[in-house]
Amino acid sequence: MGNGDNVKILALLPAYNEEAHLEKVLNEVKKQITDILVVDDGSKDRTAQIARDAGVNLLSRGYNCGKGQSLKDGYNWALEHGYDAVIMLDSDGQHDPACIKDFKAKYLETRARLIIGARNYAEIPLVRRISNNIGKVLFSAAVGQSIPDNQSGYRMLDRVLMERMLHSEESGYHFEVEMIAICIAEGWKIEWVPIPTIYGDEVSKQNPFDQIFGFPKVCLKARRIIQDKRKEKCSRQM
Ligand SMILES: Nc1nc2c(ncn2[C@@H]2O[C@H](COP(=O)(O)OP(=O)(O)OP(=O)(O)O)[C@@H](O)[C@H]2O)c(=O)[nH]1
Ligand SMILES: [Mg+2]
Repeated sequence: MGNGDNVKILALLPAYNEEAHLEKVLNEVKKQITDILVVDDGSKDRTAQIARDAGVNLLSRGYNCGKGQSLKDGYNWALEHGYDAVIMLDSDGQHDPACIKDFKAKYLETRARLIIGARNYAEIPLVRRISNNIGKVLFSAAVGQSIPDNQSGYRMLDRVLMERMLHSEESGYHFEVEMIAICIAEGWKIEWVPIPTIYGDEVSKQNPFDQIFGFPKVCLKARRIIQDKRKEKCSRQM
């Protein structure tokens, strides 16, 4: 991977029923980066058509498999097409494409396997802030270190982490939480860049029931991933 200019980076946008925001988001992303892939996942609206009209790369299937599965499909595509890294961002307008340059700069400086965009939780609307703060405390306790934003989908991953994440069995939102645990288990340092907190007219696709009751399960799984890896390393040293 030579110097910074030779690094091949793909912008990866999972999209599910995002006709209201996708065109504007893609116009902004295009100002930052030339290589773009949208993964449409059985959207019932014009999402796929908007991506096609924008002239970006598109993976599209007729049924919904979840955000995590779409990200894996995107990593597969990126690996096959020889990208060194992907920057993944949401297509609902909550991630300002202008931050892409901050991810690139952080990557060139640190070569971190995982860089996460961290929001300032104080700026998140009250109801969400409460649940996100509880999640932050639970998850940080589970993985044994402070993780400022485990929910952020604005991230940059290198090839090694993309390959590793293809083995994840998570196909929904928990995929991104598990990614953090995997990096900690592998001893890969996570880097952070500050990103603005944006809430507009977008409609969340997350299932609130799954968010509340599924999260403790994800935390336990994260803890297990880290402990299992530790045991494996110890037994190798015997
Ligand atoms: N491909 C694909 N994308 C999805 C799916 N569910 C959500 N997304 C996309 O993933 C991004 C984040 O989804 P949101 O529902 O906004 O989740 P969030 O931003 O974490 O949650 P909020 O803060 O409530 O908006 C958006 O770009 C969605 O279009 C899915 O099943 N498949
Ligand atoms: Mg959103």
